[in-house]
Amino acid sequence: MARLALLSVSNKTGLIDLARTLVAEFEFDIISSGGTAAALKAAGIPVTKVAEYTGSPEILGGRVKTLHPRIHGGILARRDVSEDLTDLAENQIRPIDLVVVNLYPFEQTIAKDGVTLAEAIEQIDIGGPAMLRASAKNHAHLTVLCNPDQYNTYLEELRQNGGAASLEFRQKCALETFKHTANYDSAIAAYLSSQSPENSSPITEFNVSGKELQTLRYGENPHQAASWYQSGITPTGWTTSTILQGKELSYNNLVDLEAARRLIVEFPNSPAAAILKHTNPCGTALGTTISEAYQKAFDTDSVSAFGGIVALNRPIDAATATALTQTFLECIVAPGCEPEAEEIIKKKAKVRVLILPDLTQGPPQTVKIIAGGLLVQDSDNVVENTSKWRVVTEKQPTAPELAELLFAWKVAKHVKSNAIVVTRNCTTIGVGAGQMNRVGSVKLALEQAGEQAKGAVLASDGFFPFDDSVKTAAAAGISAIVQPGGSMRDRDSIDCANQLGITMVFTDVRHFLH
Ligand code: 93A
Repeated sequence: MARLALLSVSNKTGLIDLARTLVAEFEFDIISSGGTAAALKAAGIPVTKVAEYTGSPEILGGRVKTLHPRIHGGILARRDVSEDLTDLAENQIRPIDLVVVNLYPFEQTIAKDGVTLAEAIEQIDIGGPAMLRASAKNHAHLTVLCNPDQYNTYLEELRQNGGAASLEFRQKCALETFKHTANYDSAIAAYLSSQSPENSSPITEFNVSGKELQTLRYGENPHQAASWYQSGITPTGWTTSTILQGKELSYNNLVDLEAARRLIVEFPNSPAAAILKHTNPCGTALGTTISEAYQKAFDTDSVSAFGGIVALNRPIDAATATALTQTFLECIVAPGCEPEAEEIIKKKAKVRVLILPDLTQGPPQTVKIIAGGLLVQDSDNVVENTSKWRVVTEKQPTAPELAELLFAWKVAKHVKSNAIVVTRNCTTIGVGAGQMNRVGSVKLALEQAGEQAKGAVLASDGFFPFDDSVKTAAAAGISAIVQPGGSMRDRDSIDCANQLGITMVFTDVRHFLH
């Protein structure tokens, strides 16, 4: 007897060609649910409706179409267990050799504007996943396809193997299927959770929809395997970026790009550029134009900028493009790129250029994984507000000094702790990052700033436990300091600043970044 294929697909792409080949080349009989059967009939392909085969009509407006023992018995029967075969015979059930299902488009439905909960719920496929899971479970005896992309590979497999799919092929399809149904259910869970705020835990955002966007060449190091997954149901953030050119993105590129994005969005009101290395900014600057901002950010530490990641908060213009091509860079991200600039950057074909129109779209939470657990916290999204700062010294900051302090403070927020940032003219001139003692970071930043430290300002992401940092800063000529305050020895630092004629401001907010 001919083999039996069950076709029940929402997305009818490739259906007709598949069915025609199954019938003409491999002599399958086909059974199908209502819509699929209608499409096949219209194309002149012989098909029996599931309802005719089972003797049970589709009911409840299609909610029950294929949920029937003649279907699930035909899928789940073990062809090497005699009791199973007896059951099939006694119930006039034909074993099914191929199941092709693709599910109701739940994700596409909820992505539409104004979709109601009732509409979304109606798009939760029940019969489809039941058939897929049953077929995948019984892959020792049949093949399951859940995606039109698999149709041609399947037909090729039959051709290569004398008309039957190999066990290896069926195993692969089963794995694909379980991944697919798992993603489908996690999208439903995430959506329902997003509908009732009181139920939603912070982890919701990280219900990785499981969609692998890209297998990365490797992770932080070549011996670490890595992948890029989409978080949440709908594509947001980097998933929506356009890659204009360049080599394949690496794990480290993406980590640095995200750090650069977070930093650059601190400055919505003026053109800003940041150059990062290993998630720390080696140059950040504001300018009247984006090319001026980039040049300032580059010039402040052109040595470290080599191989850097550049983020710009304005579209790349020709002047900036020309400057960008003067050095070796790993990646550039900007909200746009003018056509002329695109032509200029093309000359550096390897540099990765990403266009992210909305740089501000960041995750509400961050996650770290530890043995046996996940640590989830809100992102550090504090909007800096100088009106809440407290001047703790006799000397008051001037208006330009306050603006400079705010710039330094915003950069410090994005430098690994212990973070010290020295700036002048809204340009970083010294950055001390990731040191185990704060005064160590102060020394590094000031050494880098050199003579320029005279009259510059200094920001610290955490409080000063002793007055040594203030002394060191004053000795280098720093005029004003911004820091959170809150140390038991704040008084020592304040007294020291007063003695040495430095202005000091407390933010009462700290910005550790580990
Ligand atoms: O509403 S359902 O969950 N109930 C079912 O019994 C059922 N069987 C198949 N949805 C069901 N399906 C789905 O219908 C399939 O997963 C596929 O997405 C779609 C195909 O329907 P039609 O052939 O009528 O276009």
